[in-house]
Amino acid sequence: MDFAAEMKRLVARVERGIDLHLPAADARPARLHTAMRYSMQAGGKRLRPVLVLATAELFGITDDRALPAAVALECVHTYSLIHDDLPCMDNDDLRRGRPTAHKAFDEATALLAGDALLTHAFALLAGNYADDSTLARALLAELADAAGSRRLIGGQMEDLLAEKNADATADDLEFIHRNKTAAMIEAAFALGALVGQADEPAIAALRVAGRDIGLVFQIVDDILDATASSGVLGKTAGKDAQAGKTTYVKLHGLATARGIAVERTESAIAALARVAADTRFLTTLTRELIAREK
Ligand code: GRG
Repeated sequence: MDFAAEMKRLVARVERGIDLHLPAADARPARLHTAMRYSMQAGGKRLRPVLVLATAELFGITDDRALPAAVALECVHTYSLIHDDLPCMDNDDLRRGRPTAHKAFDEATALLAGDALLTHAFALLAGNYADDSTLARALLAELADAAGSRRLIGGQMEDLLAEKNADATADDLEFIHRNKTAAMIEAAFALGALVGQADEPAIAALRVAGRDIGLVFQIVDDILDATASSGVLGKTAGKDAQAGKTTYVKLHGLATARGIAVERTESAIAALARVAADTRFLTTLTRELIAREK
């Protein structure tokens, strides 16, 4: 298996799916639809939708059946980034190497574009799986749960609270990462498996892999932030470390944080091996995540 070629193939399918499944930029109100496309088509790693497609392929779905689910998940992820960047949250100027939505448009348009992407995700699921109402209901429930107040939004809420709480514990951090970061990655595996009509043990194993991979993703993010190099001054801590945020590195130290990431990577790979299929692409992707540099 040529991992880079596989990744390129899947990302290209995702990009095509995004273009196909988003409202046209000139549909009224053009400003809103342009802002939705601006954020969705700004690049990004496309990790979550690629995971949806790759998981569905494990169960023989090689046509575009899983594409609307993959795009729906990227819509929710992108909405969360748009809102996270707003002045009332992280107040960031750049995202995916371009001005954030509220900088490129304005705050109200960015807020609405995020709202519209979140809503559009559910419309995509309801509209594209209507031929199998059991599947449609399962997909809708899965995404609603992952994006909801107990998971993605709940993780974000606890993250905001932890920023103001110098006594945030390892348990608090675990909750935040399990939900703010891992929920969407777990959902990627679950959506792909549901479209692939996987059985319960396979879905359960894939959920475990998703949770572990989500945590690895976050730990690596914290490590990259803690060791970020910037400008002529050489090594300077990244934004989170500078802000004194509770991170894996701050709580456990760099070496232990790396150790936990390695442990979780192996746990994810063991979970993938329990799915009776060719999981080489997903296993390699898991190993790549711990080695990533951005
Ligand atoms: C506003 C409800 C709400 C949630 C915001 C996603 C998020 C929650 C906040 C963004 C900040 C952050 C560091 C979250 C952890 C997850 C993470 C690293 C997201 C970035 O995902 P990537 O790196 O982004 O996959 P791209 O741009 O590649 O898609």
